[in-house]
Amino acid sequence: PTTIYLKDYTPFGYLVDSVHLTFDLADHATRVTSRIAFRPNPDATDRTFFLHGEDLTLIRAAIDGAEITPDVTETGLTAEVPNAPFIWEAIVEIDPGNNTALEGLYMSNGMYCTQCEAEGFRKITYYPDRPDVMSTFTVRINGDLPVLLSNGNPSGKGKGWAEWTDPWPKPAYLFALVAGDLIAHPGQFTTMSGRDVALNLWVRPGDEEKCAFGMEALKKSMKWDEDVYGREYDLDVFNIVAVDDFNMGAMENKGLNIFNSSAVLASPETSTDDNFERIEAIIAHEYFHNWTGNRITCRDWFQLCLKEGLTVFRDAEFTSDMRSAPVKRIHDAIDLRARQFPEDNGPLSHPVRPESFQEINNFYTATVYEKGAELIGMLKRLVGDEAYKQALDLYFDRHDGQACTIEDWLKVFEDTTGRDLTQFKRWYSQSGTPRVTVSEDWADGVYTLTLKQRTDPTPGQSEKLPQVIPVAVGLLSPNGDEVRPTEVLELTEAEQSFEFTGLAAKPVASILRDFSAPVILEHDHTDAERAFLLAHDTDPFNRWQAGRSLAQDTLLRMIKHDAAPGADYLDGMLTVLRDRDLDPAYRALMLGLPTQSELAAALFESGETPDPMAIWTAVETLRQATAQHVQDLLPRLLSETQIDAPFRPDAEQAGKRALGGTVLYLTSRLDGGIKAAEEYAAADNMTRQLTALSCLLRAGAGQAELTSFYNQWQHDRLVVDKWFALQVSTATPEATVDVTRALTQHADFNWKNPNRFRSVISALAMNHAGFHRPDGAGYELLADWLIRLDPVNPQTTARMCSAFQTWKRYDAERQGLMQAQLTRIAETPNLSRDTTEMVSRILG
Ligand code: HT7
Ligand code: ZN
Repeated sequence: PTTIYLKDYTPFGYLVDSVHLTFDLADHATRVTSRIAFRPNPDATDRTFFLHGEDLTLIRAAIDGAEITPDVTETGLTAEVPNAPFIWEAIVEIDPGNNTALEGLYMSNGMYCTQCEAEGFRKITYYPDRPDVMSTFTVRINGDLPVLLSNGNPSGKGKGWAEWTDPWPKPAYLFALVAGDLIAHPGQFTTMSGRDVALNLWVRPGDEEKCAFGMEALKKSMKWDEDVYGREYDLDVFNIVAVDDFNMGAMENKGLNIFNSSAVLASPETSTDDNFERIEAIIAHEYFHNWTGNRITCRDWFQLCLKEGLTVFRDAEFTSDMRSAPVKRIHDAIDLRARQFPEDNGPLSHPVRPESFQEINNFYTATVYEKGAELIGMLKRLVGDEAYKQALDLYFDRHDGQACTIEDWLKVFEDTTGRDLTQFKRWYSQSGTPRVTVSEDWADGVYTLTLKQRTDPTPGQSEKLPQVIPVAVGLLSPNGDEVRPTEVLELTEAEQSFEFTGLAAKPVASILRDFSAPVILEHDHTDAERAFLLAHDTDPFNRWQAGRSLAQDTLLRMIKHDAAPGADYLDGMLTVLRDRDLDPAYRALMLGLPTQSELAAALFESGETPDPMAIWTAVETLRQATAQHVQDLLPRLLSETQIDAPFRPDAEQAGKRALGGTVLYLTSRLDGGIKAAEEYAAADNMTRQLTALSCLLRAGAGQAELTSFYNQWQHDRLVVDKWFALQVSTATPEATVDVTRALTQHADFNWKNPNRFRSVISALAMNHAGFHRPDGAGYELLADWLIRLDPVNPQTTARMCSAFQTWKRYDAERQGLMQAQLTRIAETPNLSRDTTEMVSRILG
């Protein structure tokens, strides 16, 4: 496979002035006729006329009306072209009905649909399929289907055809087409300058009742982007389409967003509170791309974080504004630690702006997205809110309509603030998670905080340089009062000391408040100090963090030394649960534990070999001890978390339900599921129903409810996904593999559908102790399914290989078993480029 390097970037030899496409739709023989106006690019030196193209049957090609015979290969074509403006015309035939990879033009339940990011447009027609080639598009669709959609504004319509014109130049990855028997849920938005925009959420018949929430989320997003970033929508229509077969969450095609139905369809009966929050965030994310991604796009795919990091950051700000800012920040830290830290500290480690790739689809990662967003957050913290706003205004003014780089992005901050961001730029090029170690000194009324940073070597990067780390710090007096409000220390050296004077007594430091940088903080606190911060920290993030660290230390002691659950943790949780002044959502988060995979990482980092079964046992034991310790409170909390009002998927009700769910779980550990069965019977929304069922299954009960749940919801594919996933995620370590295997035999296990495949197979990989069963049966089962899926859907297969990325953490036996499965995958004949790259990187 070819490796592409950032350093080799050169512009394309031609500019595209306009693209006209005609689609004659047919399931197995769609004809795509293109008419493209090219002219030589004055900024380019290489004039090779190469157009990407894959899986296309070329019927005809012509330049300025004269038929030609280009040189066609498996990846594209080359042709002799004039050294002057010219018109390229081609007719190709494609087979959407057999496109199971879900990239290019494909079919889902009889509906035509596209996915072009990153390099899918080349499966539709011959084109310079790279993000720095931008053009206006006019698209005519001929097809005997009621709804025919493409990007931009409608510009013509008749029986069996429709034409769309997108006036905004765009790269081909933002092209989209949808055709099918769809129903619109309409809406309307008036922009800040008074323009009316027609909104539509298009769904399959039967899904009409699940559109209202998504439509409201879209309107809120449009308003928020105007209010907070001054960004107005720029077309007459905005269409969203829900599709059942989709590799990722959603796609921001200009004016025609396409969504995985799981990321847009919602109703109280079928969606959990987590689903509602995720849907609101994804709708916002895709909408925000209209400016950060579409109006200003990426020069090349190495700059992916330019649009993704910024857009994730913007959607996080939106969620914080719509819901609870501390809860959102805690969720984001949990997510970063669970998904990005293992990536950053394992064989798949890569910089936020990678320097090479074989298959770009493999770089839509937590590092590019979530760590990329953290970099924006740090930049904002370092320059301040006002300068951030000015820099963003300058970014939009200066770069509208362009394909940009990280250098362009950082330059607007340098020009706005006068600050030199050379060192900050290391965050984009250096992979690995920095570790910040804290030591303290108290002498003569001066408190000295010494911070040291180090980043371990990562693949291809043995030497690491110090980074700019904003460390938000506050100081508490021994009686719990805040004696120094939050201040951002800038750690730029490998080791740096910061002095605080004028203090009456040695303070307790609250460090890395609000999770001010994506680093691992190593601060040796005693349980008592953590309990103190848990009780007194004024920073909600660090207050939660104190509880989380206390839980982690407790669990590690239980695992390593067979210790009993510590009183500091148990009493701390009792206090938290009792505290009615604390937001219920926050109380529920406080009771959460580190994941078993995180505990394995912590053990590995402290030089121990993690034993998944010992980790599972410790977690179970601590849960049981917590339930017993707080048992007197549980009945009252159960009744306090009941909601009498009609269902609302907002933060307030969701928080109450989250706390209620935690309390029900603890209760069911003590009563064997009696309360959970009552709750299941009374459930009037999916959050309650699924939580109750989960509690029952975890308590070893609930088989009748499991069956009745299926019977109730078997017609609803998104709920059936939950039914599959729940069984695997609640299975005991011994049963996980058998439960998974049995579910793959179920008539509804349509493994070619990515949502269904993930609901079972990803759930297996995420059940830590079950997946890591000592005989390797979990590894073998996962590998079997990856090998089976690869020829059908390489993208989804490759993403799921990351389940093996932590293989070197475990004992020699397990390492050998995982290595054997990785090798088996690698040696599979005709393995896709996607999976080949992932497996070889993981094997190292
Ligand atoms: N920008 C979108 C990425 C995406 C994607 C990438 C590769 C293959 C399939 C895909 N579907 C969507 C989604 C986003 O970040 O908004
Ligand atoms: Zn995105």
